[in-house]
Amino acid sequence: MTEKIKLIRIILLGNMGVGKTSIAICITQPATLREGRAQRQIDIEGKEIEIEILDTRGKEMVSDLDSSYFEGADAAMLIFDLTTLDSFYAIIRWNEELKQHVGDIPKLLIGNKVDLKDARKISRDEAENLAKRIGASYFETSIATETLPFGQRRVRGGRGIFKALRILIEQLISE
Ligand SMILES: Nc1nc2c(ncn2[C@@H]2O[C@H](COP(=O)(O)OP(=O)(O)O)[C@@H](O)[C@H]2O)c(=O)[nH]1
Ligand SMILES: [Mg+2]
Repeated sequence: MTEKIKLIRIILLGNMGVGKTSIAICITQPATLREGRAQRQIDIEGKEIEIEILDTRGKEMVSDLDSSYFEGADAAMLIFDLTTLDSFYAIIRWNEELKQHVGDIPKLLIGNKVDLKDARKISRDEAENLAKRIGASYFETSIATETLPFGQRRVRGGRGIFKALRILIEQLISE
């Protein structure tokens, strides 16, 4: 018997270009993002969990996001690009913003684009230190996208992201 749990809402935060939309699509496809949100069910420990992912939809300046984005958030993914220092430093700001709006909720720090080894600017140690400072678990991910005609994008797969998601959800449902 699977036990039904309420909807878990996870918000994505991070600078422009770090891969938020790619991650949102990867987690929720084949559902499509509508107005920056999409839902899917996943099975964890025999429980059917309904999750909703919220993407900032291009509102990537901290000041652009209004409090409605944070409403009802159960957890957050703070995402940076391992090849862009600015996106790593910005995590402190994103975390402050998150705390201001929703207080302390379970969160992950995600270093995305781990496939771009030669362009990498942040070590695992540095990232893990930051994660500790902000009280998050740290994961490295890579999202493979494919460019279709007319500038469309399709996500072909993700490395690391489902493990991260699973651990976040386990943390939430064990509370
Ligand atoms: N090499 C690589 N490129 C990625 C990865 N994730 C996203 N991208 C690319 O980075 C760019 C920005 O991604 P996007 O999801 O639009 O970022 P957003 O602005 O945070 O929503 C796009 O060209 C993506 O295809 C990744 O893990 N590795
Ligand atoms: Mg985006």
